[in-house]
Amino acid sequence: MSAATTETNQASVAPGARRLRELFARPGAVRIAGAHNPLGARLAERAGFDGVWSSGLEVSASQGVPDTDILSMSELLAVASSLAGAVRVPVVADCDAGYGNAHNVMNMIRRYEAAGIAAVSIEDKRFPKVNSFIPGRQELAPVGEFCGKIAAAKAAQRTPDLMVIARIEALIAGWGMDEALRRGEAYAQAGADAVLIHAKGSSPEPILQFLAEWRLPTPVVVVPTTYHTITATELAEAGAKLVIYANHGLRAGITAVTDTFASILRDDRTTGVESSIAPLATVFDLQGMAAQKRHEAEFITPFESRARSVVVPGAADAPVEDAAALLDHQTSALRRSGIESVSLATSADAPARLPQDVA
Ligand code: SPV
Ligand code: MG
Repeated sequence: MSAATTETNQASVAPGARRLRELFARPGAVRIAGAHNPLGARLAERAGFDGVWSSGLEVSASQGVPDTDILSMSELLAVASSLAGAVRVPVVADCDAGYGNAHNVMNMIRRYEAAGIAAVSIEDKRFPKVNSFIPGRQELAPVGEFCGKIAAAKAAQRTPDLMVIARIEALIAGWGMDEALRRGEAYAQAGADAVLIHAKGSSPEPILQFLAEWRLPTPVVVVPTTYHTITATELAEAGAKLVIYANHGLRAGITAVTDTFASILRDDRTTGVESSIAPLATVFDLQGMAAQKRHEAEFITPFESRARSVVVPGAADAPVEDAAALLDHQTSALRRSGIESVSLATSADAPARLPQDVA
């Protein structure tokens, strides 16, 4: 999508679905940003991110509920699908723990694939999961059970495009590096297209250690939310392929809206915030208003004016310039002849007929 134009048309299969594998094949980090609605997805795309992360945390927060498997698969799918329809870059969907067992995962895969999602991520937590940064209960699923979900996901997909990311929560749950590596290898062998190693410390060290010890060709995904000082370039040099900035749009929005609302109430007017909030023109642009104007000129105005410029048989002989007067003249003549209803032909060659009651 060009930066200047936002199309309103939504493709039935999102164009980004095929792009993710191409991006993975290139050198360097693939960087994607979290979103919870099409507007956020477009902001990520316009900023230059390679793709969009349909974040469970963002979506649940935007609905005012905790990120603990409260929302259903259908609710999260509806959002992921709306993101995929709004951008050309790939959408990677956070699918929590897969919404149940391997049966649920297979159904999930077919639905997300049909929605044009490029990749799904499922994590090796027990249902219901708890967001990885919430202290307390972080229960892991048995390795075998989760491998079954990965194998089921790969068996269920109908196109070669969809990627299945297996997310390892061993470091989050405090099970240690050996367990994280053991799980990652098992998931890769079960067919995962990539593994996501998640961590919640402020140091990137555990992630760098995982990357150093990762021996398989399966690409590794990272989420540098808490260990944010490391750059994506450094992560890529250490062996990571996909870097997810999972929730920064949501958090930026919360701060900006909170400050703006406080300022308006404090000043009793909006003057103080006008220079720091987006102008309405930007809102219209992000909505796709430019495309709608083009479509209006192409599909609405010409057809409406064609319908208005009616041709009444005999009009060419009448020395009347005003179409309304001509119509009046003709219909009066028809009425005098006892005809109460007349069909007006369009000026187009195609003989569209517009029935019009002149009685
Ligand atoms: C999400 O964005 O919902 C994630 C990433 O799963 S995190 O919140 O970092 O666990
Ligand atoms: Mg999540």
